[in-house]
Amino acid sequence: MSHIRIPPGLTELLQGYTVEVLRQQPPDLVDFAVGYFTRLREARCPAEPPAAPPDAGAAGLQPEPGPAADASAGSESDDEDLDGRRGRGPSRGLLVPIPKRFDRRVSVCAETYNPDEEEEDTDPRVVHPKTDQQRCRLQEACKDILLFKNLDQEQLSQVLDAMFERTVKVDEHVIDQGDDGDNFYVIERGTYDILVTKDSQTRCVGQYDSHGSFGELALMYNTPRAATIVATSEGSLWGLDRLTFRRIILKNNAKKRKKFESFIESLPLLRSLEASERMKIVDVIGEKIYKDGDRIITQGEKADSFYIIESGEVSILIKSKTKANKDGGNQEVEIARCHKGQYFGELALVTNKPRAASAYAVGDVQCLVMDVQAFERLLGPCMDIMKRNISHYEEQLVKVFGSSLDLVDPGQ
Ligand code: 1OR
Ligand code: 1OR
Repeated sequence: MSHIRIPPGLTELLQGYTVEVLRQQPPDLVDFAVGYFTRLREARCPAEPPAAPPDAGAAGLQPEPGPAADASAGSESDDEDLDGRRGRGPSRGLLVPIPKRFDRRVSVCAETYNPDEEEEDTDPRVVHPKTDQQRCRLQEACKDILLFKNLDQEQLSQVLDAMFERTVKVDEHVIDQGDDGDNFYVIERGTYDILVTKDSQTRCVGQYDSHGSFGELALMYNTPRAATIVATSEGSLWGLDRLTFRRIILKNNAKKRKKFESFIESLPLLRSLEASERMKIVDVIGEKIYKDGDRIITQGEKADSFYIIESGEVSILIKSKTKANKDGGNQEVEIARCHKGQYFGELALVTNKPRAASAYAVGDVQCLVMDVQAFERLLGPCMDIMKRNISHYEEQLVKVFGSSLDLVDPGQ
């Protein structure tokens, strides 16, 4: 029986075509195919011969010069590719040309993007084809990523299309401080140390544990990497290339700045910050929406976010063992209400302890949410105000319960 060999790149080529068909729903598939594949050929690197050699792989479809051509875009594991390229995960995938705009090419080094310009989006899209299973895992990993919260459906789908999987081994450096930024990363699993070297001294300033994201700063501000990120377990990440990140996230950040600027300017907590520092907060916050009765924070849980109320009301409840509460501490008692412009969820981040109370939405609530790393990085100058308020909690508590309080153990 003769053996049928599938030429390298065929699967990715057809998947790329299929994705575009599904996205654009053209009336005539053959006409669309002619246009699609013609554009693909035209978008190819001019130096490349017209017909890719039999073993050229999917890289033959990738017109952009870049740090890492991913010949197996969408494969389950990128281990082999990564071993030789620390901190340089595959970043290109298939560049799918967009109709009417196929004659323009961008370089991965292009840094002229101005998010304020409302120009037509003319850049080729990066698409890393994925299996259904990969797509499910990716969606799960991205569902709480704050930087993605304000994207519209189309932007989010372009981001997810462009993301690629990267597995890492213990001690692998995903990012090295001082390097140029290549990718933004979302954590699917694994633990990672954040190391910062200053005056020849390296300190571990934080960790990521199984969720969150990193690597946005160098891409947002065109700065060298501000920290080193090292895997402390085996792990899996989803990368997003610099160009797609800047094209979509930066554009969206410009909108966020317009939308939240006056609200952020009005917050008493942030008054001690420079205007530019307040805008950096806007760049990394995400907006979350809650319905009446939703639990936003759970007492006793590990903390990873800080909240500012944009609209609505939040009730803070505590389970306590006090003389006034003799049932073993299982009943929740309201201890505070927070309103528009107020913040909550700072206590556990400041004290590095589990959440001291639970927080529930009262009616519809919108919050601006910041992750713990951004909280520590950006809210240092506001720490005095927060600590002063924290010192009032114990006083208030005595008033509320008429005695001092043992917080219920985490998990109880
Ligand atoms: P990046 O592109 O600069 C390193 O690459 C990434 O580490 C950075 O983006 C952030 O996503 C992430 N200071 C700077 N970068 C940090 C920090 C951080 N934490 C995480 N990253 N600080 C630690 C706060 C817990 C401040 C240290 C002084
Ligand atoms: P967190 O990270 O511990 C629960 O998550 C949040 O509720 C907490 O941060 C505060 O932001 C908020 N005591 C403790 N936490 C309070 C209190 C409070 N009020 C609001 N939070 N007390 C109420 C004082 C009016 C004292 C009673 C314990």
